[in-house]
Order: sequence, then structure tokens, then C-alpha cells
Amino acid sequence: MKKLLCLCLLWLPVMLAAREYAPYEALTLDLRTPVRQCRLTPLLLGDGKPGFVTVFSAEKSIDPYEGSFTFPKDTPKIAVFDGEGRELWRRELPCTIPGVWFMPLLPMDMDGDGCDEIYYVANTCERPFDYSGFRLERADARTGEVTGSWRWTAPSHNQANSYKWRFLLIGGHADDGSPVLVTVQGTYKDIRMQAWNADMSCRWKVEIPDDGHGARGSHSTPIIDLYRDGREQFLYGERCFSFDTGKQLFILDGDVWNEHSDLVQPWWNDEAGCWCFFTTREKGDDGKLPRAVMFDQSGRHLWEIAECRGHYHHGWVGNFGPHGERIAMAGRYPFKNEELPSGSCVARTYDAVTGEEVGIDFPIKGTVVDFNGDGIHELHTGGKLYDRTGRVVLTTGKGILVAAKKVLGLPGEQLVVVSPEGRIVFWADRNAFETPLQQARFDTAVYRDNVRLSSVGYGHRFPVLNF
Ligand SMILES: [Ca+2]
Ligand SMILES: [Ca+2]
Repeated sequence: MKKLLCLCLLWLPVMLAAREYAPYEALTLDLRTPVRQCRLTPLLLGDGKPGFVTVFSAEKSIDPYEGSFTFPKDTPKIAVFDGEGRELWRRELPCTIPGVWFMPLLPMDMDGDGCDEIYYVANTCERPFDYSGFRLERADARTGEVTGSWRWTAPSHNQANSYKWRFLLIGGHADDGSPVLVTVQGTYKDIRMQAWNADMSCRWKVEIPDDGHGARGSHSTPIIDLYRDGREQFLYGERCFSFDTGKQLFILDGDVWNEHSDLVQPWWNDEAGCWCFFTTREKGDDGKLPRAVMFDQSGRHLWEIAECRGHYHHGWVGNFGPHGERIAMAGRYPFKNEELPSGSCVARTYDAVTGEEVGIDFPIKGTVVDFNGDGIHELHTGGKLYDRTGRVVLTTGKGILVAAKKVLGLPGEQLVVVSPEGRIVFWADRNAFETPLQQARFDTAVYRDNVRLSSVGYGHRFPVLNF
């Protein structure tokens, strides 16, 4: 019997790998209007009822970068749907610029009644860049009624528009489990953060001056359980902060790297029994420092890429080896002399532990997801989902990927794609199955708190590897 059990365990990865995918449309939400930008986050509507909040617009997501900003031709709208796909309400924000940096949104149950409130940044005056009109608003998830409004902390004035108008919301928990909402201004230069308690009293404030010392912010703010004790911390750029106190626990590269990182990806290295952190960097210090680094928990460089120039906008760590071994990707925009289409991705993949370059069989600029819940990742890009061998297992077609996380109470992570006509489709796998271990991973507060960040920055696109 023992021998049989051992054999079964030995064969388990093979049995799981051989499982066929059976994708289907598990849920659709109809926005009934053309969309060029869309975000979506699951929320709780009270009495254990799930729902979804979405932000969308017929305008593309407008970026504050001066080389990208255009006058918006449409406003952002917020809509909430229940778990069956019925729309409960929608509301337009007439004075707010429709873009992820101008208007982050986060559902969070701050008052502990089992129903999330919806927090977002809105401009309440007609002047688009007047700090005095900006508010942190709170809406009732069931009705859309605004139940609170607080003046948004102004970013420091004397900096480029691209730097000034990047706002974030981060929702996590203090050491005693009580909710903490963090509001953030600034990414590339100085950074201001304020943390709020359930009663919206100030818990702590952090100001990082633009003094050239230490890392700046990133485009996502992953939440981790650094000490594996249930307490939560978050990363902003290469800095790690306690939700409880705002204390900065470390900066990965000290004040060697003083610029902005596009990606920071924590992942638990089970073999070494420690956290590792992967970062891909945008600009600054040309020719001096590597543009992608893998750190261990002590801040030691496990490995780094040779390239010290370029805008490494893309990166991920995913379980793409034959047995789910971790692979890291670093991808940059092309250099001018490469004569590649602008916006294309020049990327390489590496063994996450050793840094040895490894080849994989699918286009690598994309979003990592565990679609069938087996602990081995798939990758979504260009309207297709690839398994680790490069096989297309699902064609989601034309549209914007809005989520690649567990957003339904079904095994595995789902892909949520919105069509240009405004139909949001939740793709799930009928054959998805989670081992108890995998189920336990998805069932952590840290996983759920990361999913909550899906409508903030590029929170929708980093994989959660807090295992
Ligand atoms: Ca509540
Ligand atoms: Ca999988």
C-alpha cells in the first residue's frame, strides 16, 4: 500500500500535466458601451455575496507622461455587478481623467461589516490639474452612494507632470489584523504615503524626499508575508514597508540604485527557505548598474543581467519549468538602432535561481496565470493562452485582459477579457483542479489582498507568488 502511495505521488505531476484544458465562459458582464480601457476587481457585497467593481471608459487609459498625454474624449465610469452578472449601479466621474494613474480604485472592508467599500481618487472640480479638487472618495458598494470624501494629499509641485500625477491605493492589514488603507503620491522622484485606520484617522505617514538616496517607486505594489507569520508588508519599488507602522524594513540595493523600477516581484524560494525578489528597472544610471536583478532575502544579488541600459518595462517570475521550476523574464523596449517596431519587447528568460538563460516555447511578453490550478503557469498574450510547452489552449480573441487571478469561487485562476464592445468575459477551466496545498495557497489573506490591487497601477498583471 505504501509502495502504491509512493508511486502515485511520483506520478502525480505527470498525471496533472497530462490533464486536458476545457476552457469555457463562466460569466459575462455587459457594459453595453464601447470600451478602450477597463479594470476589474472582485468584491464582497455583504452576507458573503460576491460581486465585481469595474472602471471603464471609451477613452484609452491616459498616462500622465508628457509624451503620451492627450485630452480625454470620454469620462471614466464605475459600475458594480453582483455574482450573477446583474448590474447594481454605475456612475460617471465627469471631471476625472480616465487613466489608471489619475484614478486608482480599491474595494476594501474597512468597517468590518462584511461588505466592501469602494475607495478611489476623483477630481471634483472642472480644472483637471488643480490639487484642491482631488479627493479620496468612498462609495457604498451596493448603491454607489458616496459615503465619505477626504482631500487628496497634493504631490510635490516642482516636478514633471509624468511624475506628479501617479497615485496608488494599497489595502492591507496591521499586525493585529485590522485594515489599513495606504494612499500614495509619487513614483519617480519624491514619494508621499499616508496610512488610514478603519475610522479614517491617520495611522502613519512616510515622506521619501527626492534626495537621490535609495530606490524610487514601481508600477505595482505587491503584498507579502515577509516573516511567514500572517503579518503583512508591501513593496513599493525596491523598498519594503510594514502596514502596521510604515517602518521601512529594507531597500534591496541600499542607495546603490536610486531610480524607479518598473517591476518588483517577490517569490518564495521553497528550497532555500527564503524570499527572493526580482526587479526590472526603467532608466537612470545608464551604463552603471544592471537593469534586472534577482535578490535573496538579505539583499544579496543572486544574479543579474549584463545589460545596464534600456527601459525594462516587462518582467515576470512564473512556474514554467517542466516541474513548475521558476523562470524569470526581463524585457525591454527596443533601442533606436535595433529598428524594431516601437513598443515591441526584447526579452530573455532565465532560471530564477541560477540566472542561467533558458529558452521557452511561447511569446514571452504577456501575463502569467495558473489557469487550471495545477501550480504550473500558463501565459496569456496576444489574445491567446499558452501552456508551458507553447501549445495554445485557449483563444480569447480581440480585447483587453483585465484580470488573470482567482476572481471566481472556482478552481484555478481565471482570465477576464473585455471586448471592444464592452462585453467582459470570465474564462475558466472546467477541468481545473487544485491539490489541497495549492488550494491553501490561494486561500491566504495575502493572495486575496494582492487580487484586491487589480484596479491599482499595473496590479492586474503581476503574478502572486507568495507561496
Ligand atoms: Ca464595510
Ligand atoms: Ca496551470
